[in-house]
Amino acid sequence: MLQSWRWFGPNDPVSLREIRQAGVTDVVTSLHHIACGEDWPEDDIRKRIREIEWDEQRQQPTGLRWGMVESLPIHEDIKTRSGDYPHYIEIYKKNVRKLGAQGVRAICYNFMPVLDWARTDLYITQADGSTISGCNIDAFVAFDLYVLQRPGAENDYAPYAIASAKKFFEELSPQARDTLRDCILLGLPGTVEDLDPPEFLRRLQRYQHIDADQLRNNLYTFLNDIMPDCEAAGVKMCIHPDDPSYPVFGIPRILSRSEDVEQLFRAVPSPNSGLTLCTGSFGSCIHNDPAQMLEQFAHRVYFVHFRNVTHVPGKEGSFYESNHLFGSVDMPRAMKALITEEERRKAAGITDWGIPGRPDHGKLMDGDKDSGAYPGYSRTGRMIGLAELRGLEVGLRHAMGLDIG
Ligand code: DNO
Repeated sequence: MLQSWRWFGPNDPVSLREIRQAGVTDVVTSLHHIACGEDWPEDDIRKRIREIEWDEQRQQPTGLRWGMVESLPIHEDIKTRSGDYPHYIEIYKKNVRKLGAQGVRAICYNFMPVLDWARTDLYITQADGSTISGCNIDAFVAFDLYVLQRPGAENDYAPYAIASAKKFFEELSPQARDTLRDCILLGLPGTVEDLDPPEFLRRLQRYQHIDADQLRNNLYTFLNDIMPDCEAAGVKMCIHPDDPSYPVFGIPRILSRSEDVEQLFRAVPSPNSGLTLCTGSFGSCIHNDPAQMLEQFAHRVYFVHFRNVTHVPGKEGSFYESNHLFGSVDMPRAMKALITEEERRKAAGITDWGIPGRPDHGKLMDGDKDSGAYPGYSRTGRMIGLAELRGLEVGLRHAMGLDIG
């Protein structure tokens, strides 16, 4: 595993020096100051690479590199294949070519309508006082029915789900209702801007006549269109799964299950179109086995987000993010799949055989509470995650008779 870490740029409370000191080699970042759909100036890319890779003070390499962009977001016009989508596709191609020319090897993106990842609670307090995030299915349904009041929403849920959501909502204080609204609509790191319910509804409306099949086609057409540029630039696209990996707010879901990945790879055969295997996002669907999915799709996995979830018994769709190694995801099996694939690539003579993996999210511990860390992107919690994953990797490699170098 190439030890990776998501860094949000110079304003990130975690410094590049600390990241390096934690053992990271591969920084994952984006040009967060540039709006979705805009051109990435070459100078900005160059500057970001230098910031990451060159230690000005000591005049020597930092030992870090920027090979993975997370994310280069896809404009809604491309997802809906309406409006000015040809223009945005051209810009996307241009950005891919520029990134490739400067040594970036892969781009993580998603094709989720309107929202990126969504949670109903970002600060669930655990017994030890640290906080984690999670999803409560009643809260999702209640938000949709009573806060958003999305027309026709009641047709998307079973009567028992509506009854349960109603009871949940009635028991929420006005303040808790506001917190729920903000949690879903205030842009999470690296995602979209803050929205209010009318604006969110307006954006959802664009998808009124786009079902899952149409959205899939829009994704496949877009990818097949940009593949020649990706191939020429040596850049691999790795799609991030739907998070959570089940339908919310009537939004079509197209990358939640193994069948979705199979269909994508059939429709876009270029090896430059691959997957970000996010164990937590796939794991949010109780019917998925993310470790098995990593084994199954290993050939086209170019990036791994290691995160665990624990499902709430009897409440399908409700889960919280648990310790990286313990939860519903079989993390040893997932890590073994990554190691096995790296060894396969090495044996096949592929020079770039390392697969970047990052501790995705981490609990927020006392010392970090006022650090300004983005939800999920804590310093200490993620460092514990990275250390545990590294230990797991070394232990497994040793047990598999492989060198642990
Ligand atoms: C959440 C992240 C996602 C991811 C995007 C990629 O923590 O994993 O926001 O970066 O979906 O486009």
